[in-house]
Order: sequence, then structure tokens, then C-alpha cells
Amino acid sequence: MSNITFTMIKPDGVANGYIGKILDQITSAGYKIVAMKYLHLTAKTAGEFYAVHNGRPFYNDLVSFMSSGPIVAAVLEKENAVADYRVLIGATDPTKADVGTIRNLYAKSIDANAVHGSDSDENAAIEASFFFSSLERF
Ligand code: IDP
Ligand code: MG
Repeated sequence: MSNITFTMIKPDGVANGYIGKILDQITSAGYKIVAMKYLHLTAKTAGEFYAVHNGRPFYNDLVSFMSSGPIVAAVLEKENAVADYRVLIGATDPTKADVGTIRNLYAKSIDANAVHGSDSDENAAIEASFFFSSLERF
């Protein structure tokens, strides 16, 4: 079983000034940051990353939102990383996210929901490799 997950601080989280607060919550929860970068996705790259959602009604809005401003991408390491991180970020819709979760604290809507978190070990590995080479992981 893998012990990494992949996250992004989405354009709203960055634009609203929450990079520091979100990273603090992540590291306070026991995650080690093993890779990190600050970048602005093109629509093409955002579309490739979210290809699994292609065809869903929200896909085009998701791609345009994720390419609307800079993001922070990171690989996080901890025991039970994927499942624990889903608990830390809270539900996709921030109005349903538990109090104190990252989305409860910092997200405004289901599309502008502050952070991404991998949903399985398999996808964590795929997503981490999408953004980072082995030379960029520590
Ligand atoms: P997740 O980010 O909690 O894993 P997913 O179902 O994988 O949620 O959806 C990916 C992203 O697509 C969500 O984080 C959110 O930004 C967006 N999204 C999902 N469902 C909806 C929706 O019903 N309306 C608008 N955006 C959505
Ligand atoms: Mg997902």
C-alpha cells in the first residue's frame, strides 16, 4: 500500500490568500511535503489531468476554472495518506464539509473548493507522476 497522496491548492485557494494556512493545516496533520510546485495550468493540461471527468456536465467549467489562475501542486507523505487526506479536506461540496476541514474553512462553492485530493492509491501515484519526475521528489 502506498503512503502518498497528491494535492493541489486550487486557483480560488491561492487567489483568496490561503496557501500558507492550508499548508500549515497539512503539515500540522502530520504530512511531509515530498514534492511541491507553483504553476499556472493551461486548459489543455487541466483537461488531461481531469480526463476521468470528461463528459460530465461540470467538466468544461472545471477545466476553465483550474486554468484560471496559479495553483500549488504537492505530493504528501504519511501513513494512510489518501484516506486521511480526504477526511482532512472534507466533502467536495463545502456546504457539506465537516467543521474544521480545509474545504469547510477555505472553500466557497462546489466548483471553487480550495483543494484537490487523490481518491485512491492508484490515482495518487498517477497524479503525482503527472506533475513530478523522480528528481523532483525528496
Ligand atoms: P473531489 O475533488 O472531492 O474528488 P470529484 O467528484 O473528483 O470531487 O470532482 C472533481 C472536481 O470537480 C471537484 O473537486 C469540483 O471542483 C468539481 N465538481 C465535482 N462535482 C461538481 C458539480 O456537481 N458541480 C460543479 N463542480 C463539480
Ligand atoms: Mg476526485
